[in-house]
Amino acid sequence: MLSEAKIQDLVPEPDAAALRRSIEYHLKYTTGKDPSAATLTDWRLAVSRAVRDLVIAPWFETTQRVYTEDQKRVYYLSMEFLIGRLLEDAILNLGLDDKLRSIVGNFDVDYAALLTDEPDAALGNGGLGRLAACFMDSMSTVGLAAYGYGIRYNHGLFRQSFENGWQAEEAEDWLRQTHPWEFERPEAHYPIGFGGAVSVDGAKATWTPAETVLAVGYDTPVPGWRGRWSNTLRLWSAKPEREFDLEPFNRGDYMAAAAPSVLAETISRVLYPDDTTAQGKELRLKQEYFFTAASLADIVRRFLAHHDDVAKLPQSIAIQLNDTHPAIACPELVRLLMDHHGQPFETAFEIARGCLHYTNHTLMPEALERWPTDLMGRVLPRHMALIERIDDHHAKSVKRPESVKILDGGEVRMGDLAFIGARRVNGVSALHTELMKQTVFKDLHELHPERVVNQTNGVTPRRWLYNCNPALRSLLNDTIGETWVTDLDRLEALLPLADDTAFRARFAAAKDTNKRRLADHLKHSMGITLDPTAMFDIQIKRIHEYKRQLMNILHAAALWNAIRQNPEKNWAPRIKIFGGKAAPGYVMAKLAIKLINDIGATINKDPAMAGRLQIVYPPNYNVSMAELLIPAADLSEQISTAGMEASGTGNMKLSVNGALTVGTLDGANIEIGEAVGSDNIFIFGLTAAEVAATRAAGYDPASHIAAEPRLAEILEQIASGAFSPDDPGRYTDLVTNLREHDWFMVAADFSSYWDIQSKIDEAWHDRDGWHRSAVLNTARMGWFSSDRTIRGYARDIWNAGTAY
Ligand code: TH1
Repeated sequence: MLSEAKIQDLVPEPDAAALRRSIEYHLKYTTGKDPSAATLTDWRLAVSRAVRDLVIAPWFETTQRVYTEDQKRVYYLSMEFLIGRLLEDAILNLGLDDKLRSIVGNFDVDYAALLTDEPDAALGNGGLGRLAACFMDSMSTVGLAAYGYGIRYNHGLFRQSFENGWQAEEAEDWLRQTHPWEFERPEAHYPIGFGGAVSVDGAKATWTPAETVLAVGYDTPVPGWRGRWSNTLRLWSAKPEREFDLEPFNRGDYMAAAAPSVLAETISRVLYPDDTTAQGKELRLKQEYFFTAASLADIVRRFLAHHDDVAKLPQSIAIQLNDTHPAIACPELVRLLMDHHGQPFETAFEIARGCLHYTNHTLMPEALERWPTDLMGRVLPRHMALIERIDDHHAKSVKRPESVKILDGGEVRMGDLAFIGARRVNGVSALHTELMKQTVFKDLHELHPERVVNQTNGVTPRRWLYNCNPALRSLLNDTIGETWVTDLDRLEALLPLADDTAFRARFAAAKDTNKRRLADHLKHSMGITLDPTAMFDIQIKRIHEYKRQLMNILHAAALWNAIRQNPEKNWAPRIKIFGGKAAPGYVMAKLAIKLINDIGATINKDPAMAGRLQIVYPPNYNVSMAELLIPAADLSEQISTAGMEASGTGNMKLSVNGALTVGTLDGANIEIGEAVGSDNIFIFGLTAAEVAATRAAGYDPASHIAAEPRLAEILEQIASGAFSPDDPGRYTDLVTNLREHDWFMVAADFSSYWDIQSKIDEAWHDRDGWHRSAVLNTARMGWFSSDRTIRGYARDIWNAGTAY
């Protein structure tokens, strides 16, 4: 076993001269540029290469160590990895910030500009994809032998702009430039089949696919803190088996000649931009099977390279399915074990189930994947037959076979398949896991009571505190040392300092620095002016009805009315900042964006609002923008309809950076409230149980609106076109829907939201008390580190060890 000391030796601590030479070398020999001709991007690529070189030794060392010790390997399968920029993250992990700042400066290159020149790798939609990225960081930092597997999309999440206040989408193009972090692995390629037919000869089935594409792996090393351990993120790209058909080319039919390549490459071309809604599109199913099959082939190959008995797979590996997107893993692994390794069905199924674990991230019916059996049968005929067999086998083995069925009404229910094929199933917050047991998986949970466990989400403190908040980072390091970076519970050492006036002032100064940094950025990017002494009230997340950005903007409109009626009142100056994208096909969400921009424009041009209320909605919210917004927030809006946000992770990032939360008792907000204490969080609204009971009793939004004149007034204004004089009828349907249906219970929660916002205004006037609460938020949020989450998975689900 490699000793700790030896691993540490491998973490290179290059002197500045060597680092400088390495950058010069890469500029010249990798990028092919002379310093006098180099662009900012050339310099960035050279610096990235020089930094990447430094993680190679620990990467090899980790791989070697895992191999020689035959450590259990964890495989995290996810359709999405929302990793964002990598250069600054790597620099800070390796502790090279000061050195590089000065070296790059000496080349007469702007260091900050060089870092932000990197495009965001936006290979995910929102929380689910970002969670996968945080987990990769934590698995390396705690020293767990892990691989992430996903898709190397050519186009990540679309770029958002506003045209006249409406969302417009444009293709994202992160691979137009060289991606300097990855290594192509042409030797790690697997043929992936689709369609065709299955022939059965006795017990033996043979699947002959109609089309085949190649999955080619691209590896990115993922260094943990101080580079002491480094895992691999392997993303699959689809390539044709043959690039090109010579016969049509010779005939002069150039389009037909290139056809195989076009067809294959479609599979990894673009990320589906739908967060928490299942589309049921054939290409999506192909994407899911493509990356799952390639990953399993790779996993089994690696296992067989030094084991010979597939029955021992569950001792050596653990596979985590990030939602149902890779749920085809169960029949695929059964297929490999039966058709390629000669195992009988029951054995194959038990081996597969011993390896597989499934995380559920949402209970919303529109998010639960179901595939029509005819589509599944056409695209994956062998799998369709195996799914039927798994369903049958499960039904026979349980007491109430009629109550649970993977196949239902001509559809394959992927949640049930994932549950039945998994050794453990987990929810992502305490409430969500309880609701899982009571609702979608009620029957299955009763049949398999040991299967469901909870692992509340977490966020990596490296990116989401240390890296994004240099002002608070230095205050923390000065005050309590640096151990919190890998042991976030150490933040508790701040507790006594919440009552220390001098410390509170320094904490407030750090917040002020971050607010000014954001204000500067928005000045440059949008040409708007923000008063950094106002309250920064921030809601950043995907635009979705259940997240209720609508309630937030209705509150803004109600405030506008109230301030105009009573301008002399001591209003807390507020800047409401929104950030987020709507799925391109989600009409209501896109209308909400337009409404935010319409109401925002009205408020922002009213001179009576100057210094009192402002609405800001910067376009194209992404990971990099989150890194600017989160440290600058005073107030964090977490206002989903209770029972609908499975966990939330932005809520954790904002609170640990010292924002106070206004939130419902939903998802992880509940656990955040327990951690920070009820005096340091603003909770309002119906509980999940009350929402369910209200719906069951027949909810009537009209009575709530009648009882709340503020809400009635703004709904009338919106309906009459006060915010849309160019098109007075624009919001007729939206308002009718709120008055008559209001599935997300905006009307039911509005009064309680208004009241808590008034309390927040009061709390803001006692600025010292506010900062005390902010310090207590940071001090008590240590539990929400994804290091804690990963240790929980390793202990309760994977049965795998960690080196640190
Ligand atoms: C999100 C959940 O909405 C959020 O509450 C949670 O914090 C996060 O996952 C991480 O656990 C989800 N994102 C998606 C995306 C798709 C499908 C389902 C979900 S649930 C595409």
